[in-house]
Amino acid sequence: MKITLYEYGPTRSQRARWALLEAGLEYESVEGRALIHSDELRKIHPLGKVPAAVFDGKPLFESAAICTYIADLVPEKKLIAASGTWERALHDQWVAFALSELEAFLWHSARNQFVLPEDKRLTNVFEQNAEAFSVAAVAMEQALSGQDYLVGNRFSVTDIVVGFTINWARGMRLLKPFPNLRAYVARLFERPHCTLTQG
Ligand SMILES: N[C@@H](CCC(=O)N[C@@H](CS)C(=O)NCC(=O)O)C(=O)O
Repeated sequence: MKITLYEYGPTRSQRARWALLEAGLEYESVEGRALIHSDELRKIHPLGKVPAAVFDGKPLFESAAICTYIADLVPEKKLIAASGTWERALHDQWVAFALSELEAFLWHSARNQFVLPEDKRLTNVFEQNAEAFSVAAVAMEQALSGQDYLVGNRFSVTDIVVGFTINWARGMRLLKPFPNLRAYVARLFERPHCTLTQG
């Protein structure tokens, strides 16, 4: 299969790159900041965002969808449970939870810190976003009590998607009350293919 990944450094692209490395799949990389909102990228992602990927000529966007598809391409690597199994349901649960209950608040803060033009930024959202993140992070902290990984207590693509979110929160200094989440990210950094960035 011919795979092209449209990516840019320290963004959610890290998820797709990591999934491809774990899967051992070869891919062509189109990389750079200038890609974002470009006409070239808008042909693959309607909003011109990264990551986006093309699989044998078929475009796919949303990092979680890209990662899940990559994991499904290599069942022998056991990066994801089969569709219809309970473990697959747990993958869907934690991915949806991370993106909607955790990452949405990190992203909203980032938009108002450096993504939006200065005249469009709100200044009073940070505390509320940090609080909303923390409320949901309690659930993930509990889920990681007594287990190293989120699904079946073994590394899977779920940890690639969710780990990016938790590492983002670590960078925003939001993990102080969450020792299990801190240990989880540290564990993910130990994986040879990990693409997450320190800082
Ligand atoms: N939900 C999307 C988010 C994609 C996204 O917002 N990517 C950022 C980089 S991390 C981007 O391209 N931002 C440009 C913009 O917001 O216009 C995903 O997970 O793929």
